[in-house]
Amino acid sequence: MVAVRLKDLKNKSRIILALDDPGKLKEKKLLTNIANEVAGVKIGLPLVLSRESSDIINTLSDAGAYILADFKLADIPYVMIKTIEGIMDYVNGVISHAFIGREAIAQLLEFLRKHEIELFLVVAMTHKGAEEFINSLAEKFIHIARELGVSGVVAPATFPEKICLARNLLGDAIILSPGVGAQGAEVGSAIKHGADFEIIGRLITESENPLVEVNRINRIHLSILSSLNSNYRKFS
Ligand code: BMP
Repeated sequence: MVAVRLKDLKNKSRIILALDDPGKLKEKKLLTNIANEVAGVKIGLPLVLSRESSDIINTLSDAGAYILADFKLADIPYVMIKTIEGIMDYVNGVISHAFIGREAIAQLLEFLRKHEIELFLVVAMTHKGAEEFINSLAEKFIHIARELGVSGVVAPATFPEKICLARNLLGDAIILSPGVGAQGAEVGSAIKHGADFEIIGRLITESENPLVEVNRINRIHLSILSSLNSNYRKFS
């Protein structure tokens, strides 16, 4: 498989489609059309354990989609690597938790680099309970991400201050941000706070016309990006 980096897909779209329950997107042509309009597709356990999983993954691979495997890995390196070995023929990127610590992440990263697969670390989460434990350690996780030079991090649109923190500490590493749409944050809000991509699931998969919805979101992102660029030019 040719190595693809998510950062090289920023001109295509700023949407990472979360395909937890594909709904209408089980239809091959629709899924192919949508794969052509988003930067990447995130798949996780709900999809991989479903009956349609292999058809959907084949469609995505045939469409040349960037496939991000989100099993939120959080285990000993041996088990994380075994898990990836089962899917590495078709994935371009992998998400793991950061709380497993530097040493385990470094071992996972070494394996992924050999296979030209990108690694993204969860540094904070979107749901309310995230404030109880994980989000209070976000800064430490971001430092680990920077130190190890992973491709990027996952930071929540529902707690945008975590996106700002990650952007300030990470320079130009990629920030992926879930929480837009079904979880309450507005489309484009994460990008305004410094994220590169918005991870969006149900807003698209449960919409009346998912392709129209993807195009609508792409247009919102474009208009935000062009106003951010013109503001930037004003001050530079
Ligand atoms: P939705 O847009 O339907 O809420 O989906 C959000 C997606 O982002 C889900 O696939 C979920 O696993 C992921 N996600 C999240 O919602 N919060 C996080 O903190 C981290 C995630 O990866």
